[in-house]
Amino acid sequence: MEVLKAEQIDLAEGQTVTDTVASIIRRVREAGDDALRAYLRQFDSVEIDDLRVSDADIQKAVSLLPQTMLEDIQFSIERIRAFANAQRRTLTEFEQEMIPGAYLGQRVIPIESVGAYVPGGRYPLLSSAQMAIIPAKVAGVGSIRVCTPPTKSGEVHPAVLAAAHLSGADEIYRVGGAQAIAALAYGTESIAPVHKITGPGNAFVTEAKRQVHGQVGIDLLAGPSEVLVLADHTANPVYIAADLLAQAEHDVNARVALVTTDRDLGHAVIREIHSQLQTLPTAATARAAWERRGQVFYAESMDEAIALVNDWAPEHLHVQTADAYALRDRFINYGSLFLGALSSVVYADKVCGTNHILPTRAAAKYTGGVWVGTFLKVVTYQRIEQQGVEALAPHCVRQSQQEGLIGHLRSANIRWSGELDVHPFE
Ligand code: HSO
Ligand code: ZN
Repeated sequence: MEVLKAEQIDLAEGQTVTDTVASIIRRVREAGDDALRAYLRQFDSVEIDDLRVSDADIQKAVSLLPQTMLEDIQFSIERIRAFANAQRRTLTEFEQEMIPGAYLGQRVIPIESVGAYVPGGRYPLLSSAQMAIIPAKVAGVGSIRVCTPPTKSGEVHPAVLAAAHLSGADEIYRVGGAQAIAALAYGTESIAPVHKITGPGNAFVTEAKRQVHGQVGIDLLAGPSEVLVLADHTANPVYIAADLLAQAEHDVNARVALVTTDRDLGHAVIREIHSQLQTLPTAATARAAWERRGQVFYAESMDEAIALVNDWAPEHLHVQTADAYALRDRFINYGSLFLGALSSVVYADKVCGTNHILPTRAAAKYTGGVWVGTFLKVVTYQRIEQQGVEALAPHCVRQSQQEGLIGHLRSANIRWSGELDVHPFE
């Protein structure tokens, strides 16, 4: 495959992030709220007594929001909820008599408590709160605890507060970073521990989620944004350049790429990116991401292009070809798929209703993104009657005997023959 623009550097994984996070988690486990307050002083330069945001502060934030912003928040909440509800209906319970007298079933049970991390950062994204909280709410999670870093004034950004509250957060805490993940996993005096943690964050937050996994469940390890556009000669370079820069403006480590079957289109997109960067207010970040990590590939055929896509396994895959929908089922590794030139990734980032917390760094090879099922446990049960015992026990007894698990043999046999042991056993 010909490369029209190559990735410039390979980022080394920072060993220090792992060690720093381990010591933060240790300290939160030892000192609880005192550790959280000390980190707020150290990292956020704020002095905070009450970690939980009060109901009065939440109400105030909601009432201060401009009406249009409130309407936008409400619009996307409804869209995200509608899609989560549609997905919820695909998860069904059942019970079936699999062999005479043996009934096996499946139940779908919400996780009792979930922690949602909402990043602060350079531009607080309202949608991150909605994407983590709404599917949990639709799943029926009893308690949703949100952690988010405060701004320099010690308050949570009012729009984030309003979005989290209106999405269904039960408790909101002004704590960010790895220390917030530690608090949600192990609990402190103020923050009760949860069973699963969801939401994107920076490298420290993500590493903290990796380290507490096991103590609690996690959704996935979200890295910097990625988009891969697949385009043919029918595509519009202005659209594609805008699409690549949209994700590039998130982070200097964002990964954006184009694979095309039209070499001229590839060059046109590269030129158009430079032109759009001239007027993009976030060009400092977007340009750095494009220069470091941007890639353009020319593929000889659609087959070759599709193979690259599936190997890349991007967070967002945007197909801008004449027959995008017809190609749908040939893509097997992606977080979310955007079919056709009009289906901009940013609609899903914010408003159309699909979730934007998606697998990055090729994790799409083994998982999809956050959805209502992230907050549900699919569990099984069995109900066996005497007729089922007759069918199952002989096999179970023999297998246990062969494995030398005589305790198992007895538990199976007593219900079948009325005796613990088998004599003589053949
Ligand atoms: N593209 C991001 C999500 C987002 N973008 C939210 C804007 N707002 C996920 O990679
Ligand atoms: Zn985005």
